[in-house]
Amino acid sequence: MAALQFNLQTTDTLSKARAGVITTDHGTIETPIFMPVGTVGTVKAVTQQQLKQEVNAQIILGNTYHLYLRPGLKILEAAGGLHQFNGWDRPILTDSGGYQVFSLANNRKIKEEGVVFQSHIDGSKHLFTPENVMDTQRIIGGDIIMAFDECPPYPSDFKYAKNSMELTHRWLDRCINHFNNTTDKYGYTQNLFPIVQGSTYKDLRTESAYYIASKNATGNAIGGLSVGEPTEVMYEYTALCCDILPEQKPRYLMGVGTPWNILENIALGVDMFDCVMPTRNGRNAMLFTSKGIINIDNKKWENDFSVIDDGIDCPMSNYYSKSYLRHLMKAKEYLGLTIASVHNLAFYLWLVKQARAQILAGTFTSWKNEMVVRLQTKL
Ligand code: PRF
Repeated sequence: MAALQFNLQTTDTLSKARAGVITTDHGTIETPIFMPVGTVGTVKAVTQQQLKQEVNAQIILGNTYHLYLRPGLKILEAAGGLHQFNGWDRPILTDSGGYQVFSLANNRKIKEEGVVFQSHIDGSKHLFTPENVMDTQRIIGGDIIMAFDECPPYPSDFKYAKNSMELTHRWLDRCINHFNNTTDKYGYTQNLFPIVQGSTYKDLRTESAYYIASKNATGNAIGGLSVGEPTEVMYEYTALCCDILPEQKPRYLMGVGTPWNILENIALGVDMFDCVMPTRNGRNAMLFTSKGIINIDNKKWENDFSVIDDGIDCPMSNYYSKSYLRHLMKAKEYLGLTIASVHNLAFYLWLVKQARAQILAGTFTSWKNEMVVRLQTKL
């Protein structure tokens, strides 16, 4: 089986947007792409069949932190990895736990060796190191696995950000070493993506991006953004990183974002995105549509029997009415969570597919500028 490949098809002339194809042993991914988040091995409220037939998902995410705690490595290994366990036969990317340990665990303590933390489930104590996080991701079985990093909070002072970045770089070297000394667990090739850090300091980000680029990985990620900084600052640092990271490798911006954030970051040269927003906001009655934003709890939808969104290519969004979905959400019916999540994910996948078509057609920038305004309209 073969390492991940990236075939860069087109770069836009008016922006840095790119269209490409990623090839993995579990199939191809057309970029730019959005990856639904399946934290514990499920994209919340959505079946794998719906992910294929309604959403058109090409790759989904899993989280090392959650899967390691539950169901745990014994079960995942006995199942033959996450693909076998959850029945998703397309590519999977796992995040390393670096970020989740900082945002979820109790009493975490960062040391040179790694991070000691207490489980948010039962308070039990654990240690994540760059080495055991590589082993854990080998066992989970992601096609793409992420380096173990520290994502510093925003804002961080320069000294903290510099020490943190240097620790992330030392951890990266340990990750790469251990990754290279271990083998693919299930026959297909697993790929390690390193992560740029450096907070919101130009010299640190620059240094980190060059360091990450020098590792010659099959793809590269940008971390530490969308953590509370102003949007313009996020764009500034995404642009800085994209201009340094190799052109011929996919670039993954971690944990971003709103539909308009995604379009602006595509324009800066990002190829891959993930975010809990479509599913989490969907469960909270917020719908992203091709015409703008809907709060489906709002009384104005009570007698609106038009379909949720006729502007996208999702059977579920073209079938159920706004009035019906509002009723389900008001009544706290499970089906409401499913329809809202499927719709929002299908919208995100539709959006990146349109972006790709516009890049290939040479019309991306004017389309993007129009969409960024339209998609933020409150309906
Ligand atoms: N590092 C890792 N995962 C992440 C992030 C990061 O910095 C972010 C930041 N937006 C989201 N997910 N490992």
